[in-house]
Amino acid sequence: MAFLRAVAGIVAAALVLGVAELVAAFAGAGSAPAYALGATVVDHTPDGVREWAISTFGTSDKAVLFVCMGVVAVVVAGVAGIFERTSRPAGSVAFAVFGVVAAVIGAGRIGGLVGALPALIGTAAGILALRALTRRIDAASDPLRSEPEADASPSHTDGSTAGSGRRRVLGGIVATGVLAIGAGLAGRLLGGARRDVTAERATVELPRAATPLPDLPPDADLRVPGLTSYITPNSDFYRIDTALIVPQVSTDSWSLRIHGMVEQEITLTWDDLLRQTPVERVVTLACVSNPINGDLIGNARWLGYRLDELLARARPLPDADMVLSHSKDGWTAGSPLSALTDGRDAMLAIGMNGEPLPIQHGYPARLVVPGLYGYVSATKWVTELEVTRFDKATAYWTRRGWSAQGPIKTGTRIDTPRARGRIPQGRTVIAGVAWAQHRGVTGVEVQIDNGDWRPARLSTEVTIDTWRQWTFDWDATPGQHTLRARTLDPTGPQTAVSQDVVPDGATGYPTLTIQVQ
Ligand SMILES: Nc1nc2c(c(=O)[nH]1)N[C@H]1C(S)=C(S)[C@@H](COP(=O)(O)O)O[C@H]1N2
Ligand SMILES: [Mo]
Repeated sequence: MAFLRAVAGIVAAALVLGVAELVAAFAGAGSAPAYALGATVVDHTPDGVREWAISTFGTSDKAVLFVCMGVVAVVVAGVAGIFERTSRPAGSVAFAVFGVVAAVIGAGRIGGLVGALPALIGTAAGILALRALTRRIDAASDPLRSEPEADASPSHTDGSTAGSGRRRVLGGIVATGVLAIGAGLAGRLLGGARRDVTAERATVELPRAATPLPDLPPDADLRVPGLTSYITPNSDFYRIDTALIVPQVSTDSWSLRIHGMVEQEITLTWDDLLRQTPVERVVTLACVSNPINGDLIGNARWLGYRLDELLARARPLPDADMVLSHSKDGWTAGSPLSALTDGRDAMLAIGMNGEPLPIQHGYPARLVVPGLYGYVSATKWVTELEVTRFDKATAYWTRRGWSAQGPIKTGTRIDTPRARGRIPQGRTVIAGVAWAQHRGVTGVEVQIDNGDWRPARLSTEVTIDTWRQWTFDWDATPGQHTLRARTLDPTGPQTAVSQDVVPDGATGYPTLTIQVQ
């Protein structure tokens, strides 16, 4: 019977989540316990663990988080079921404790008591189910010597035999499971339909840039097999954010408030934006968590409005030095005011590679700032620019141990040959991408087996804000070889010192070992 008790605990817990999901469709997306707890875990994950998760699982880190939470939930619910008795509701008490914690977190995330409802109503349903199933199990487990409470229960007064008692238990479990799944799916559909902006996004017509971006020079993309394309397609663009539910922000509800240390607070609506003329620029975005040779970097054509012009309308005060940008989901980035107003192409972007921003990449509007890592600049689903000072305000990741300043470090990645690969001897093309945003890549050098550094051939520079491809012809001889690459910018070669991604980005040369046959 221990097994059935565990299963009863698990289906009762599923009912908690299913009913909570249904209630959350009305109470607000962030309040469903699975998301509220997951988001809380994300916000409080120690840096080391976060780094390890991103470098190990890359952009599937959220899926891994949910799977881990699921495994923990199944184990805890199973144990709660095993210890629950009609006369001793130990499992129900565990459910109640979970419910209260999840309710408090849910209320906090929504910023109101309605946020507690999904967890409270879900937990109540789960406890009722667990009690009912346990009465049936107690009755069936020993019909002759069952506990007094079980005798008094309706499930026992019908004088069931052990066989029909078991059937009643299984029936109850199946019914609870079906209810849980039904409630969960209904919640998803209702909540999703109310929030999803996919259909709206498909109808958005992007305004035209003042001067359309000229065609790329023919040698901007060398089209070498195995080499990353110059422009990263939206579907391949890395995604990094703390959002467990992608914020669904409609253009109607969106606005951008510029406030704080300004002479004139202003609020821009979507229609205000469309009345102005955007610019289009190619900018290479990079994540501070990108390890050496990692792929948390991408290059896109962004359509947007110059931040220097938008900020000028609010007239920042002379002693302000930071813009704290806020997102719809409460995330923040702190950018130097100077980087947004020094003439570089910092923008409020609404388009990515000729389309409205993909929802995951910040629809309807986000920031893009050449030369700064995403965590200090690239706020997606952006709703506020708060003009302030570095000694007054602290952004999301800075509070968690990352540097307040995040200029992108000069670097490169070897795309081909693949690390630890085997290649035939003879002429081999080594190729990769190199970046030094807002300084410009002036050269790339390759080193084979601790030999001399020799120059690679570079693709045509499009702007100093984007990466460049490079290739290097090598006559590969049999044996094991070590390949290294480094980028040069106007200050010289990138540093050889290896440093981890915390607190302000990795440094060191990408190095790979390959076997030549
Ligand atoms: N709202 C919000 N915006 C965010 C983040 C976030 O967690 N929430 N992460 C930032 C980080 S760390 C990076 S590297 C970039 C990544 O942008 P992408 O997902 O479009 O590639 O978004 C930035 N903008
Ligand atoms: Mo990032």
